[in-house]
Amino acid sequence: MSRVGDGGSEAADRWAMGVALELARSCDYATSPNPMVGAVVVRDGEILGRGRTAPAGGPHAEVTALREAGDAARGATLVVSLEPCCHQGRTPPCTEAVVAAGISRCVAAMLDPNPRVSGGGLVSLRRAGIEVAVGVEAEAARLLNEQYLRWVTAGLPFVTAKFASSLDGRIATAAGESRWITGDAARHLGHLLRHRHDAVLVGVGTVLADDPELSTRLAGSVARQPLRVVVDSRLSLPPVARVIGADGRCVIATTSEAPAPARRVLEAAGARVITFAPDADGRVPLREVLRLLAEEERISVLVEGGARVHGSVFDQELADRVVAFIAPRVLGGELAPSAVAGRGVATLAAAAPLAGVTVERAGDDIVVSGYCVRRQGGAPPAQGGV
Ligand code: AOF
Ligand code: ZN
Repeated sequence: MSRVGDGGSEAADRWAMGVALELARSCDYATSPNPMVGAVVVRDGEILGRGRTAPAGGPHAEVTALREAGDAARGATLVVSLEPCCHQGRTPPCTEAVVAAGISRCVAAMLDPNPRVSGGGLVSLRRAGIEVAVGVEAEAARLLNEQYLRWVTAGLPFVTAKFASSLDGRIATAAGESRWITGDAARHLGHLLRHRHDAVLVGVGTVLADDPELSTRLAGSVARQPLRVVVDSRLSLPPVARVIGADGRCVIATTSEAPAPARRVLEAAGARVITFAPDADGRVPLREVLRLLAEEERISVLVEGGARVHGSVFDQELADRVVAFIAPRVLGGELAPSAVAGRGVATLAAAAPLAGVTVERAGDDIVVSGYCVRRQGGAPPAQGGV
């Protein structure tokens, strides 16, 4: 298998991959649980066909690009932001379409770590006599599909822990007032984050305090509405809570210690109640909740707090990324809750700094984001930003 630079000119490959990545980006999270992929058919610097992944069940990027190129694809180069698949999923293998179209060279940004593909796509193209290169703009491709990559390799969703705090790390006053610590621009980014995740997860305390809808509200664009997950070990959520909604897309994760009548009331109100054996602290075992969501093809979860849920997420090293919205104001107060409770780290050395940290402004607020470095394993090396 050839690397970057073999075959076509490196600059031409990078240019075409830039176009493919733009197409991939334009999927705007609509493809979940499939990765967002872009593909172009090129010859002599001319683009003959373009494609991007359709929502799950629809054609993959390569198939659309090849279709658009038609007969002109014969002898041309296919540049694609992920290795073409070689398996029958909801759709047939892309490799067959690539071979049938008469493509003579294929450039992929990265391999597809899906165990059903995992290099096999490029091997079958090569066996069919197609020249293959991999690694062009690999980092950008990886960053774009960080959610899919975590899900397909770990069997867990990509978890973003998000909170909005004051400069001194408080998420509410001592009296519990929290609306709003940050301004409009930061809250708009919060909705953008919801749009970019398959599920939003909160603790029941947050629901009892704020009665949030947990919907995505983005003016002037089609917003994705994530599944709403409430962690509630004793089922203290009232059936009138707005989070339950009328769309049947609210899940309440509870324990076998919760009273059965409360469960019936919540189910009658339209929620799906899922029971887990309590963990050693009598709480809902978050890792198992995440595993179940992953099995149901939710590739990403935005955890919005409160402090106890964030505490469990960090204590159990479940977060992949942190996005902190920080308002330049000081609340103070010993009893004012901070963003993350739980046990916390035993030593400073155990709290590794985030990797790939970005700092942005949102109105008067500051947005700090970065990737969690797990104590037993590497972090995805990437540069994000909201
Ligand atoms: C590609 N091109 O555009 C995408 C790929 O169920 P299916 O048939 O849609 O297959 C889903 C799998 O295909 C997905 O898990 C991933 O391995 C790959 N995604 N592959 O060749 C694409 N989106
Ligand atoms: Zn495919």
